[in-house]
Formats: sequence, C-alpha cells, structure tokens
Amino acid sequence: MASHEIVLYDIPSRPPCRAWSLNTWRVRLILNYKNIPYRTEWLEYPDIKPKLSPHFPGQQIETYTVPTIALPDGREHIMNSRQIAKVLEAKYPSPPLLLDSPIAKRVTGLLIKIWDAIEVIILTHVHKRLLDEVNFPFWRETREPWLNPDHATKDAAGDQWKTLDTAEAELYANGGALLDECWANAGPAVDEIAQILRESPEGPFFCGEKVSFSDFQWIGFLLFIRRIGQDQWDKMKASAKDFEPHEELLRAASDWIKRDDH
Ligand SMILES: N[C@@H](CCC(=O)N[C@@H](CS)C(=O)NCC(=O)O)C(=O)O
Repeated sequence: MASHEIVLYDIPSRPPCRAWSLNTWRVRLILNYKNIPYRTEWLEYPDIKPKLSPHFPGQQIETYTVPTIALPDGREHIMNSRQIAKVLEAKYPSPPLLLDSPIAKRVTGLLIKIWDAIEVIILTHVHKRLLDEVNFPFWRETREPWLNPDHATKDAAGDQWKTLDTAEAELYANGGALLDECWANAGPAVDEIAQILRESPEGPFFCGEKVSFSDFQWIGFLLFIRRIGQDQWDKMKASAKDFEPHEELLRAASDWIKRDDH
C-alpha cells in the first residue's frame, strides 16, 4: 500500500525499545528536525541483510547497514547516513541542513579518533547493555575480529584469539585502569570538538546558528555514549577539560532528540 511516510530502518534496543545507534540517530535527527512524516521499522542485526538485500538488486554490497530508508513510494531504498542526508535535503529543503561545511572533515576525523580510542569499550558494552540476546551470536561473530590484529579470523589467530569476554575483563581489571586509559586517550579529541563549537560564538552549532550534518554526527555519538550508561557518560565528561559546549549542543537539539521510539 502506498504511504506518505518514509520508513526508517533502525536497530531496536532491548525493552523498552528506544533508538541507540550513533549511525541511525543521524538520520532520525534529520527526520525529526525537518518534521518529515516517518515510521520506524526495527531490525535486529541478523535481519538487516535478509530484509534489505532484495531492495538493492544487482548491487555489490559487502555489508548491509542501517540507517536505510524507504522513500514514501516504497520502491526506492537508500542506505548510508550521508547519502540519505543528501536525498532528504533535496526532497525536503526546509528547514535547511548544511551538508558540507568547512569544519565537516575536522569533525569526522576527530570522531574517528575518539572511536578508535574507545572502540574496545563500545564492542564490549553494546551487546551487554543495549541489544536483545537474539543478536549475541551475530555480535560475537562479527565484532570479535575487530578486537584482533588486522581483524584476523579466529582460525588465523589460533591461541592468540581475543574474545569479547577477555577484552571486557581486561578493561575492568585493576579497578578499570584500561577503561580509564581508553577514555583518557579520547579526551583531547573531545576537547578539540568543543573548541570547534566554541569557534562559532553566534550559535550552539558547529556553524553558528546553521544546523549541519556534522551536528547530527556528533549529537548521535553523544546520545550513543549516554545510552550505553551513566558510568561511561561520566567517564567521557571526566576525560574532557571543557564539556559545556557539548551539553549546550544537546540542549539546542532537545526537540529533535525526543522522538526515539517509533
Ligand atoms: N557509514 C554508515 C555506517 C552504518 C553502520 O555501520 N551501521 C551499523 C549499525 S550501527 C550496521 O548496520 N551494521 C550492520 C552489520 O554490522 O552487519 C552510515 O553512516 O550509514
């Protein structure tokens, strides 16, 4: 049946189901900001490929990912948050979203730095705290290689194979020394992002009063860490010298953050 709504494919959390993924938040924030009619279709990780692959016939896609959206005609599907942002901006230009800005590359680079510093925290906490158990085998199978040098396979790594459980135990050994070290390594990049926010005195966003895709990238990340747990949110705050610009950004975006469960 034809619908006037966009479908946003997102990954559910365990009950009560609310959005959590930094990647899907980027698109959800755009939809909320532009007040575009949409509904959410929740897909557990193992269901992403079977559900989405029929909609991308003939395309060589290594990993099917969300966010993906279906446009209101139901025929056209778009994957990847940046690509989705471009299409939404073209079809729903008001209110405007700045797709590229002078600071965009800097913000993306800093986000990658932060991700790299705390990747082991993310990999060991997402399934334990956010995902339904139905995802656990998928998460282990796809994420354990990320913990191993060169994303080695289990067979290639042999005795050296590191599991999620071992990595988690290492993080929390000695009073959580390694976990604190990861956050300490992330801190300078978190502060650099704060500095970019402070460079635009006329507004809470990266580009002053103008809302850009970079804002939604960063807000998505902040919401993701806060959702993993108060303990990690506090550690992130403690890792930074200047957290106020991030809090101010979240306050400025509060209307677009509210809708997170449908
Ligand atoms: N660059 C992509 C990244 C999307 C992405 O990695 N999404 C994850 C969920 S947070 C995913 O769907 N992973 C599927 C998998 O690992 O099989 C975007 O921004 O859309």
